[in-house]
Amino acid sequence: MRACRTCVLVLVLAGCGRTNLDLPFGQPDSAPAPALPADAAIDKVGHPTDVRACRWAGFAPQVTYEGAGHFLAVADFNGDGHIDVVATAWGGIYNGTASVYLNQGNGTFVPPTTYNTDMEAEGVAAADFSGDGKPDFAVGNDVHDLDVFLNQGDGTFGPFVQHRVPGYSGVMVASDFNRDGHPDLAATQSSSIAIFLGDGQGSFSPPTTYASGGNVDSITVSDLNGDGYPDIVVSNADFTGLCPEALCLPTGLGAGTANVFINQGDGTFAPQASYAAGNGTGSVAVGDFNSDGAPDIAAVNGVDNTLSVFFNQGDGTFAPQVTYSNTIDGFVPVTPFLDPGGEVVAADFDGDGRDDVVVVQCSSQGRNGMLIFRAGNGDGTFRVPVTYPIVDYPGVPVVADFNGDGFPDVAVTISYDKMGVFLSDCE
Ligand SMILES: [Ca+2]
Ligand SMILES: [Ca+2]
Ligand SMILES: [Ca+2]
Ligand SMILES: [Ca+2]
Repeated sequence: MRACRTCVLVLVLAGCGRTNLDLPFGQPDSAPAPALPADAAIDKVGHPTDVRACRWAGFAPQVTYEGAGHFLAVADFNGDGHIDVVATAWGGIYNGTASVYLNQGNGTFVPPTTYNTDMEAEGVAAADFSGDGKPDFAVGNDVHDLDVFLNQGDGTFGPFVQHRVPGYSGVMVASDFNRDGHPDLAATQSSSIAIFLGDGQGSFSPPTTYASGGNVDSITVSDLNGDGYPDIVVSNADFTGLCPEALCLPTGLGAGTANVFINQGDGTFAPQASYAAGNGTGSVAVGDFNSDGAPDIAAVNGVDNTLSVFFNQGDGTFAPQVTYSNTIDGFVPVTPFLDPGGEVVAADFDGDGRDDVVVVQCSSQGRNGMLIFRAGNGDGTFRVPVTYPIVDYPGVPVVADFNGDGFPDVAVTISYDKMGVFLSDCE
């Protein structure tokens, strides 16, 4: 069985640089897509869709850059109008560092400048924490530190300022949860989330924690109930697997959930609402998949190899999951040690005004993974997957328009020591 699967995988990966297993892009696999939403002239990244110079033609093959690569965040660090990346490394030769990859303006990056943190670096989030108009970044780790790197004004950073905090910071995101004008931080801990309120001068309050149970593995922010205050979604899966060197045993991941924390209007959060997903839920993302104006949740389940979609009932509560298979012929996913359960991000990648998803999965054969694009039909359904090979173990993806063509691109960390960039391709 293993040999056979390996052969099939090699054929798929070696057959072409871009593996479209189903239909030419833009063709739905069943019924025609519904009419464009009324606001389709402006896409999810704020670009007018009718002035783009080209038509989306998928993602270009991976371009790889060496540097720290486990968790990552984006911001325009040097103020040139192009989105840059900061990535941390928790293992490998870049262990305990953060690399800043500056965008050359066309979505290619110069070799990164790498900064030492105080220990294995885990979560990272970027925002203007000091209030000088220049984005900074904060790095968490598992030895109770929060390292804040302040921008020196040109996209370079001095030594970090260390804050002692209880618990560790697995994955982090920045948002102004209490709407005081100062960006705050949310971090996953093993079975809770922690909120650090920013003071606008580069420092943070002691954290307030909220129980989430199990093993929290990803975090995202969106105003789910429309009250103007950012809410939080995390993925959670029982995780008892072993991680011998390379790959976690998929059987180590159990029943998963998407957990929602609603902001109470002051930067504090109500106890979580938990929604059952599949097995081995590794990541959550938010997008309006049924075009009703209310953000919905997508979750990727690494053991089931499925995508769970939860539709917002308009008030920040969600209907039970609708499940889509992510099965790709010839590709056997497994939960990589970098990212148990896989990863999902959402955006209107193809610029048709409807939110889509990208799932990143690791293969059990060889040091490769798969980027799985699923175009949204705008009615809560998705078209058949279109896949792109990822060279080496994929970690965590992030979405930004790196090449400035109006179409969101994807950067994904690779094997702790690289970043792979998949730029939108136009024709
Ligand atoms: Ca704040
Ligand atoms: Ca919706
Ligand atoms: Ca779309
Ligand atoms: Ca782009």
